[in-house]
Amino acid sequence: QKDAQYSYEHVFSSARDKGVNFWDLPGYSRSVYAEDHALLTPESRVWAPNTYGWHNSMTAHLITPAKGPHFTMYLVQMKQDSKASQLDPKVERFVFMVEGNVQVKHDGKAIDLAANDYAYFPPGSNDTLTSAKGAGLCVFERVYSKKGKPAFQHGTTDDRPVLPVAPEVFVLRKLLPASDEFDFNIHVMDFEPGQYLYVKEIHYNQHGLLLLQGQGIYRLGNNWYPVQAGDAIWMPPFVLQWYAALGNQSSRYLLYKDTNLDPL
Ligand code: UGY
Ligand code: MN
Repeated sequence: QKDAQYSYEHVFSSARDKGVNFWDLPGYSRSVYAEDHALLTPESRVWAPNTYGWHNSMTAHLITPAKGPHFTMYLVQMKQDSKASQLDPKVERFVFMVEGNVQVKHDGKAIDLAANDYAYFPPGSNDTLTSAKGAGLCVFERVYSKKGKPAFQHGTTDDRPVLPVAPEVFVLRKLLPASDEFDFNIHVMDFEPGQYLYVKEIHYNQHGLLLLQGQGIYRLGNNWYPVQAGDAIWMPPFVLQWYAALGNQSSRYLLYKDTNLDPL
């Protein structure tokens, strides 16, 4: 599958313009924040200006340690001439490009990122991230929990190898190396309409998910949620999770998963 097949137009500008949701109905939201999972839909996002670490940008935090997770997941709308500030030296940051353009300066080298590209900044990174014309990003951060020295990474989703998943049928790419110094990975998972997870998963790992394209049903515990592009999900350890892709477009989601850690 090629990235060109995917368009993420519903992530930041919702389906509102197409008249296919209940966005404007007073008091109505599909969002749910339960003890053991959350569904976060676009009408519940609260945008804050210039939050910690971002200049001339708006951020909407979807998942933070306030509810138990060990990571943050948030959306950033970078405006013209915006930038990310220096990372706390204990924190690692992963940036996935949903739309627009940014420039990363790594070791004096300029790297341009556009939709489907990503960058990983290890703890202690001095690299900069700026946007001249604006961009929409999905960001994951956590306090680095290992003793290793993970290196800066960047690339484009489509260039990552497709990994074996049988008996599953989705297309899986991992955006970070599977090596031991990384304490999380970001998976990109593609499903054709009608495809679904074979394993009704229960595991110790934590997830933050952003549905980039498509529609389907997400099962979380004993709840079955209709979901569409732009929706985000928090899955803490051991919540039962299952997805079926529906509709007439393939589904693609971005998934944070902690990895390479002794669960004990
Ligand atoms: O790798 C995973 O845990 C992934 N298959 N989970 C998910 O899609 N909810
Ligand atoms: Mn899982």
